[in-house]
Amino acid sequence: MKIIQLFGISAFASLAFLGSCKPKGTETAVSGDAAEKVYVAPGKYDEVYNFVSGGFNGQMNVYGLPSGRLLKVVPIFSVNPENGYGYSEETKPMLETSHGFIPWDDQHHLELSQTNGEQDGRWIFANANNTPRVARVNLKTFRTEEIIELPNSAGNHSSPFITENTEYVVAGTRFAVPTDDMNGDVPINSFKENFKGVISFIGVNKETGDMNLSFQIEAPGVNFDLSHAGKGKSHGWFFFSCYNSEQANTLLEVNASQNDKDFIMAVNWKKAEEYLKAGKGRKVKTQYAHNKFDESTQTATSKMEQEVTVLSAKELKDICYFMPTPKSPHGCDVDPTGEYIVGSGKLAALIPVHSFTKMLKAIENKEFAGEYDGIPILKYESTLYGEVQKPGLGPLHTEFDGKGNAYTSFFVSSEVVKWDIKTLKVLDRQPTFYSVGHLMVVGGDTKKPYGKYLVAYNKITKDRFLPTGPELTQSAQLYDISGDKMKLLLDFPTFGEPHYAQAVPASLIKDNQVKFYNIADNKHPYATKGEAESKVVRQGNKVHVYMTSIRSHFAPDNIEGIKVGDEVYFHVTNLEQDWDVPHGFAIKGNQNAELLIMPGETCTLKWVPKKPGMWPMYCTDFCSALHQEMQGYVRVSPAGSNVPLTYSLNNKADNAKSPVKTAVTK
Ligand SMILES: [Cu+2]
Repeated sequence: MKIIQLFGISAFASLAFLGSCKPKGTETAVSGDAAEKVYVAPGKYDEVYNFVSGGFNGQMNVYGLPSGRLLKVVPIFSVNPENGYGYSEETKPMLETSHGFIPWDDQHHLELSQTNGEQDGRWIFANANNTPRVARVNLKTFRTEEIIELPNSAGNHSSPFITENTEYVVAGTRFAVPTDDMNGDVPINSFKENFKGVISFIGVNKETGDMNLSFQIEAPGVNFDLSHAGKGKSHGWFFFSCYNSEQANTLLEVNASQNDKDFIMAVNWKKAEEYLKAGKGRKVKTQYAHNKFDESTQTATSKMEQEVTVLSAKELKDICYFMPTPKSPHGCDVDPTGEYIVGSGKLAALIPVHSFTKMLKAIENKEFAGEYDGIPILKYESTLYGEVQKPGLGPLHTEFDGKGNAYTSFFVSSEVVKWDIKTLKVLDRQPTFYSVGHLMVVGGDTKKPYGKYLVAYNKITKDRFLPTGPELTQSAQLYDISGDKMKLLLDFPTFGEPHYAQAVPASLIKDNQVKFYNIADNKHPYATKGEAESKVVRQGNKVHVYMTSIRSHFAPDNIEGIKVGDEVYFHVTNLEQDWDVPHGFAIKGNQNAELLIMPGETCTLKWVPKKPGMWPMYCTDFCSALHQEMQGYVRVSPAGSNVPLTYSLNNKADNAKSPVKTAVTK
């Protein structure tokens, strides 16, 4: 209760108030050579890719460091009109769920794939917090390739953290909920009886990256917040912070802040695998969408899965253990050696560091302080390596530099604090501007951090950037951590709301890029591989336009005989075979977005004209000096009209022979 008394009646009201305090020395925080350290000369590349979660915009933002330049916004869980993601017929299935098509989510955390605990630059995984899902983005194309929904879950927050060979992506439910095979239509105050905290283990195929929901573990109804895998000596274990061990269901800011300690749950997933093989799981009937983008057809498909295997932590006594951790722990971070597990209690005035070795001994010697809903609680003293004393106020997250140092963000006291993992002594503290949430060291949650840079992702940026109405931009702050003391180098605004981020040396990614899709390998069923093959085909009220684009025209570029009541599908194949020559496609009045078609790719835009008229279409992506000439017309006649369906190619040789062609009717 100490912290509650210190801050007043409502801990969170006080956090918000303190969070808006302005630290001293904001103008003088940057030293003379900072500009030089972040300056990347024209024509030069940045040293590091920084992948930053987009929060409530549902996307992922890619920055270069140290410059802080925004390179790309990759849509994952939200439709993106910029490139037609979620609007084109090919990508709509990516956003299917058991609730139907959902055009948005809240994207919180990112995790790069690893081999032997080191970044391998192949994929990045992302979580959807609202309608629980995990996505995989291919870093050769910077495209979302797969999304899997998570049953028995709500508020997929402690996700998508991975094991050291990307065997699993793991996700814990933030909201305890009744499982899908129970009747969820129960009184909310039956929480203790009916609500469960479920964690998911998503298997990842080593070669393809394909995901599948391998199993889930049903744990007591607490709120899982964050997690990290064990590594090295603790490989085979996973650690989850949880709050609300009070199992409150109302006014959590007070009622879930009563206990002096909540827990970090240690999960022996190798043991869970054994139980799974031995058939100890219960098959739960449920529904969850599994969506995959196939690069050869450039088309996504959505499949509804029907079942998941759930292991009960209560029945299988030795897969889960609770380590008491003060107080409402948020971050749950494992150091590069795998020995130290750091819990950051939002309301704690210290940082507890658990020892993996001590934890194993405590389990062996049964040093239990009791049980929590059937799960053994280990004694705090038995697992504790030590506590960092007086580190700051409101610790949230910790990352590591691989040189024996840890860096923790403090929301309330608005600072990053560097401390020594072995001695637990505070070595340095630097203010952030202002309220830091997540922080990230390059490779900082792997076995081999790259170090050098730390970025703090901050809320509340009054006085930092030009104001933009009632809402100000959020900010990232770059620190040089190569010396004994951290040095602030740069502020840069972020897009959406940044939560967790990842960064990786550019060399692991930049040379593996797909530059264009080979047109000969295009297996899209509506691909048009040459201008002479372009055509228009009517099947009842459906009209398929097999269209090509190449600098600087479409073929066909004029179509007549479309009628009100028709559904028109423009299947546009970009015939270019060169890097960075996308073409766009848009048509007036379409209740949709544009297409942005990569070289060698086919994309489809659905258009249902509502009234007769002349409807221009054009290329939206400036592609050549004659880009403005890249246009055409579609004539729409009333329903029942007898205007024949014809089209013209904009190809000189072909036009000379027969300028207007008659469509095929099937
Ligand atoms: Cu163009």
